[in-house]
Amino acid sequence: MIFDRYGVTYKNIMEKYDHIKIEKKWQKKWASSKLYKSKEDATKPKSYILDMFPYPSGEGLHVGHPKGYIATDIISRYLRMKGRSVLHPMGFDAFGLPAENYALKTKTNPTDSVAMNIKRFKKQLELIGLDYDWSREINTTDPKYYKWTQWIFLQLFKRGLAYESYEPINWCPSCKTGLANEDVENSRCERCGTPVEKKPMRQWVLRITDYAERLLNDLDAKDADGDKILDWPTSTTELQKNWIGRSEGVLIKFKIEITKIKNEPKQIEVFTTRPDTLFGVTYMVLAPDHKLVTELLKTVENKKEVEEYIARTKNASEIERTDTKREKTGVELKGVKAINPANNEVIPVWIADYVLSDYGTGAVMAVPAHDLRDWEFARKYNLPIKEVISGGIIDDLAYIGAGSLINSGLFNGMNSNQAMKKITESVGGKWTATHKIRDWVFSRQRYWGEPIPLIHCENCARLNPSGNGIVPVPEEDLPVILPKVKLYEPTGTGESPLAAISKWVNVKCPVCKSMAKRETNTMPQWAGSCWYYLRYMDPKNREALVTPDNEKYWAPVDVYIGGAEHATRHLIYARFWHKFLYDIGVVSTIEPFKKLQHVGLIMGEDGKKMSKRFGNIVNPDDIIKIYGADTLRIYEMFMGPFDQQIAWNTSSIIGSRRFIEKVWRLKKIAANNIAVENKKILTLVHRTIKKVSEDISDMKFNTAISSMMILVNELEKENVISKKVYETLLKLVAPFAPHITDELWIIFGHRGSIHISEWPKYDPNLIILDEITITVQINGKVRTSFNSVRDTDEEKIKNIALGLPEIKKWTNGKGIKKIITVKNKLVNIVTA
Ligand code: ANZ
Ligand code: ZN
Repeated sequence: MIFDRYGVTYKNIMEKYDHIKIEKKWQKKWASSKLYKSKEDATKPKSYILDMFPYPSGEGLHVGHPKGYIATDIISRYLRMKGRSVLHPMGFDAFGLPAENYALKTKTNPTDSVAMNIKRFKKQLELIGLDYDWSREINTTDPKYYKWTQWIFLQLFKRGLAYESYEPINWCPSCKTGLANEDVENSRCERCGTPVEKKPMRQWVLRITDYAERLLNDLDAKDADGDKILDWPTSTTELQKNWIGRSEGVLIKFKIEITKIKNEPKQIEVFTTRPDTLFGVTYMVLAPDHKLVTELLKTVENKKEVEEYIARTKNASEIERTDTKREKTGVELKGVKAINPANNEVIPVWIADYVLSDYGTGAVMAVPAHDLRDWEFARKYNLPIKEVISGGIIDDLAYIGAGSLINSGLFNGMNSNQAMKKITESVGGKWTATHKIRDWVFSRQRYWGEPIPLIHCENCARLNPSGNGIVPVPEEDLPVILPKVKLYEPTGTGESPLAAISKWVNVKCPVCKSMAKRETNTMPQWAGSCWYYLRYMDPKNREALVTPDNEKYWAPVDVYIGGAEHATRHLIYARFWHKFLYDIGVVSTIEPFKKLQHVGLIMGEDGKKMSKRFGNIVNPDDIIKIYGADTLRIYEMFMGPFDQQIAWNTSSIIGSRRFIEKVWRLKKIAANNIAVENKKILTLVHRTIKKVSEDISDMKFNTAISSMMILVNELEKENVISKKVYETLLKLVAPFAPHITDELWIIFGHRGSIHISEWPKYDPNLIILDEITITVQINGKVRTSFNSVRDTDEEKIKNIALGLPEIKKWTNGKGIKKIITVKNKLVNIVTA
């Protein structure tokens, strides 16, 4: 029984909206038809849309987690309809402390608990109707995957970028492992909140500082067309710049005199950003853990006092040591003097823990008149304060600004800038840059990580002492598989639990074939996520990390979405590995992630962070059961601007559900054969096409949805709308609510999925109907006018006005005090 006005069966038209039935049906169909399979299709432009992959926590998803996934889903569906070949993959970051701590807590082996958690995660994700190509799924704990993590480590090792060190590092006494600087927040372990200690221990370190300049400069790098390569939030690039912490200054050498020993010339080099203050140096300070201190200790007159001070300050963390509020302490090295190279003055040498051993040279020339820390220190210990920059010591505080030089011999009267160069030259100083970022402590004394693919061989060490007996596992023997064991609790001894598994530890040396031992430290949880985006391009490749063809096709990631908490750690580590892979020819782009967008958190209904602890978790499965995945998706994108934090509110979901139901009901008034389209409706449809397309590209999902809501409300007022208009609406809604739109698409007689139909184009002629004229004034006088689309963004309007030649003529050379706008009418530019 065909109802001919619609060209569809009457029964279907009258059917009620049953989200459970519809969503299940389409999820099954999409999977069985492999609708979302990504292909390296040379005839099409590509888009690579990526989520920061989750670690499969035992608690499963709450409604906050999928917010970013829904956004990438919308973008990738939109781009697919625009004719692009889309890569939108998903995987799991399952090594590391969170997974291991969960396993310890639940007394399951991490291998098993991770597998279980991944299964549950996937099930939850599938309920949301995301368009992932699951055939490309990766899991960082899969030996086929971490073979390549180990391979990259070997390449770093072979090029001297991974080295063994015995320096004191951050140690978490609760997690019983060493940590990288990035894993420490306010002196506490980022994972468990325990205060970290300094502990000397053997560790593997990656030379990320070698890449510091490139990591910094490439944040602003431009391509051949002069466009910025990275489209990242400024807040994130700023965080990275601060983390890398470039500081330009000068290295200056001071001669050292030791009373007890004659004829043994020594020098200490300092790093200073203020060489213009050299004449104001009244003492010198070494870090208590400076290399030279042990040596000087032999000759100092107050050895006991110095040793006591060193012992006392040994465990202070860097944060404590640099805390400006903490009282400064120190001890003079009696019998040791330094000579100021500028004026040959003999000055005392102190040790104090406000100087860090691993920044600059670990030694400072102290200028109490112009540096706050030195000021405080000099006041406490009655050291002389000599003013050399006029600007005035304000009451009882150092003057830290620039100024004109005094008490500086030949340089008197010069300004700071000039004096910096001249004084540096005169004492043979060397301009340099140091960075706050430290080399990356890369080993963990824990079980659940990638084994570091190295072997320690005593025989090789004897034969070739310079190599320390460290032998890389041959590439053809990778992966070094993490043995499945019963006991994996951290030992706390500085050794990983792997050290106790003698069957695994004892191996033949690949070089000399004598018995040797495997490295038992594992990699940190950040290792696997440093390069995973490359593996999605070619996930099954056994011969290479990624084939050049696939890499060239998909790279770089076009859109990358994830939490702002990754602004430094993951996003710096991954950029570092990427640049290294670029250097060895594995990748073809200098940066991995082109556009970056952070997700604003969804908070609990009580405004607190969603957590078991607060009992405010909302499970997406429950919401989907009651309202449907399409409603959940619309709601999460409609809550507010995407990057802003916002509280969940179950009662307002109903608004999103109503919108979906309206779309469903409109099918009843969609007819096949309308003679003349309603002009007003047509204009609105085309404006909506334009708005939704632009908003998806700009990640303004909430305003895209509100414009569709306006359209739907207008369509509802009509007695009849054309099938064409209705189908256009369905296409616009499709990326946001993929299930219901595919169902309606079929009801309206289509064969293939709406998700591979063509995205609608708007007709500019129809939109122009809504053009308005904006008058431009300068200081209240009308100078010109221009046409614009109604409701154009104020900023855009201002910029257009300022760019008009008639206006430039008037503003040229004058400062602009302010710009007043009246929406859709007027711009008034007030000049200074
Ligand atoms: C003399 C001086 C005079 C300094 C003056 C400052 C002001 P940033 O900008 O953070 O790089 N410094 C150098 N190495 C240090 C270390 N290992 N631990 C603690 N402080 C150190 O800071 C550079 C300045 O910090 C350097 O310039 C040095 O003090 C100090 F009026 O040298 B200055
Ligand atoms: Zn050997």
